[in-house]
Amino acid sequence: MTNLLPMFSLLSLSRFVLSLMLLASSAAASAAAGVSIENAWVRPTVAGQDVGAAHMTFNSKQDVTLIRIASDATNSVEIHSMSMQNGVMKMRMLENLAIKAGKPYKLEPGGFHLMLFDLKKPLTVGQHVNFELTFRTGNTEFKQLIKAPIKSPVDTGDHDHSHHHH
Ligand SMILES: [Cu+2]
Repeated sequence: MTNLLPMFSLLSLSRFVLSLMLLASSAAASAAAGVSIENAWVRPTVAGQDVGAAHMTFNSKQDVTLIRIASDATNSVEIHSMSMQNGVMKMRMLENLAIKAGKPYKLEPGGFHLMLFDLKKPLTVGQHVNFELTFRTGNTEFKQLIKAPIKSPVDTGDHDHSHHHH
């Protein structure tokens, strides 16, 4: 029985090494598991308007959840969905956005968008808005930075002018 103790500590040591290796491999996996963010653009504001909307398309090789958004244009960004209800366009705030692996997720006019409240300054065509998006996959969180140009909806072929504000 006296031999059991060193045996046990040897086991727990190898377990410790194993968990270190797992840790290292999961860190490598998350670094490679970035979400591709395309077609990001922000709608310009008109005089007196202090809310804005940003659109973009997410594409991920694995299931991820968008859990947090920060921006240099405002301290208040929400994920919104839009849908027609009894002929009225309704917007709903989502706590997070689940993105399925291999399925492009479009935040486009008439659908999902990032809503910017209490803008620090007007959004002018030709300028940019920076976003820091935080995604979660399993227990890992990672951040991605994007720079979205401010352009008028006409430039993007968007003919939907029915973006209703709260
Ligand atoms: Cu909205």
